[in-house]
Amino acid sequence: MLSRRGFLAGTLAAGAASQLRAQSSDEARTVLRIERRDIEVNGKSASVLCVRQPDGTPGITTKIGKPFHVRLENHIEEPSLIHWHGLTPPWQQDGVPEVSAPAILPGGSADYDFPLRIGGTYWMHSHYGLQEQLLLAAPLIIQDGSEKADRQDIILMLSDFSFTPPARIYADLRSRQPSMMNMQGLAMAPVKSKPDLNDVNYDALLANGRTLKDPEVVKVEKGGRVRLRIINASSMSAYHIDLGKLAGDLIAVDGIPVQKVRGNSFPIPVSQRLDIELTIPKTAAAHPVLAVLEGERSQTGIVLLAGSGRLPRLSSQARMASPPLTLDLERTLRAVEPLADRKADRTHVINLTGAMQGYQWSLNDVVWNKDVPPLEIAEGERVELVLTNRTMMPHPMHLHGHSFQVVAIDGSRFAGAIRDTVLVPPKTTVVIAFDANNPGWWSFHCHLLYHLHAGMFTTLRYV
Ligand SMILES: [Cu+2]
Repeated sequence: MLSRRGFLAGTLAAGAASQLRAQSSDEARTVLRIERRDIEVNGKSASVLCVRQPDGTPGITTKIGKPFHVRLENHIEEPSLIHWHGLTPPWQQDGVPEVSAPAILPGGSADYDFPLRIGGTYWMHSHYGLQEQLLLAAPLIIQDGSEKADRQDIILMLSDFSFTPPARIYADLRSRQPSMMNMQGLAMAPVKSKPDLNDVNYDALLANGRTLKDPEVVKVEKGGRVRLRIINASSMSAYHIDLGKLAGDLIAVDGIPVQKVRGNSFPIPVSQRLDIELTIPKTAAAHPVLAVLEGERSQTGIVLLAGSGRLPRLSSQARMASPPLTLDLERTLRAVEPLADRKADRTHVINLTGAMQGYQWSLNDVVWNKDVPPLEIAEGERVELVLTNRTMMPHPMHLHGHSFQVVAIDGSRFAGAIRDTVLVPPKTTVVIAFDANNPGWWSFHCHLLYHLHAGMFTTLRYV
């Protein structure tokens, strides 16, 4: 039995120790600040948002096995909240206002603590209102130990930029007369109908915050190896990555390894990531890595410069318009570590829907509001979601808190890529499967910002 003195001394010691622990854990905490900043686009200045460390580093690069130990501070004049896209935290730390946690008020902060068990290329972005359109996004890289000293890691983050305030863009979309092609494809789709690709006309497409008039130039070694970590942080724009004369090996999608696919052109829908390995030729040269907007000629990109190669003049317009994105690549992707073979315990059919009037995007014809009941699932189940696009626009569908496997496209089953966002083109059915192994209240939605904002969003819940 402890004497009172011994007990007190023990309590004090424990108190001091826990205080010390708290101090040292605060020291180890990475601070991220949501801040306003000015950028220049096409010679004009614009006030946008960002999430960066006190030394100006955008986002975070960390290591697998280290805890995600972050204090997020809100230094802007409105509430905000950041979603850790592709990570699988406890649901209360997922960063979706009204679902996982309240938004952080101006001047406030929130702490995040969870283990990082999977490496890869992820990102972070605001899930509050339309802030993502103001570039409130940043890379979130988790090194998994496969990084090699002789291989250079290069991040390429894509964004779409408009001088028009996002609320105005949204109001214009809602008041626009729907075209015959738009929205409700099924009822009226003539045989030759084309998908409807780009709702918003942007003033610029950015790669690491810059246009091709003044692109980022990254020095690379002649004959060296490079790993491109490409993040499509755009609000509404999908691209074809064009490696020009270089051939690359696609080694991971949405952070998760796939069996290598060699190529020089790869599609990237909104919010997806591509990890591509390149070998730089041994001669001095400049190698542009371009991203061409789906269905258009507009492009952006960076330049890899080997030796004293001359910088080429790059046009912000490709020679030819690019085609719509397809699932041709998706069909060929195979996860390095697929899900265990298992029958679904539960299947939810989710139609991607839209109404003719007023830019109403929905799931199963339900426009999201807080009273919409969550989709039911139970812990331990293998769940399949059958996603059928009944509209004339492609929708990149994103599940929070879990990685899923693409297991069927239009009735053909296969053990496809494991990822967190899948593109569902018009008139297409994609089935995704995941194990319900992270209980909580999770979001599932279209990642096109204005579709999400209009209500193409629902939740799954098992707590
Ligand atoms: Cu959508």
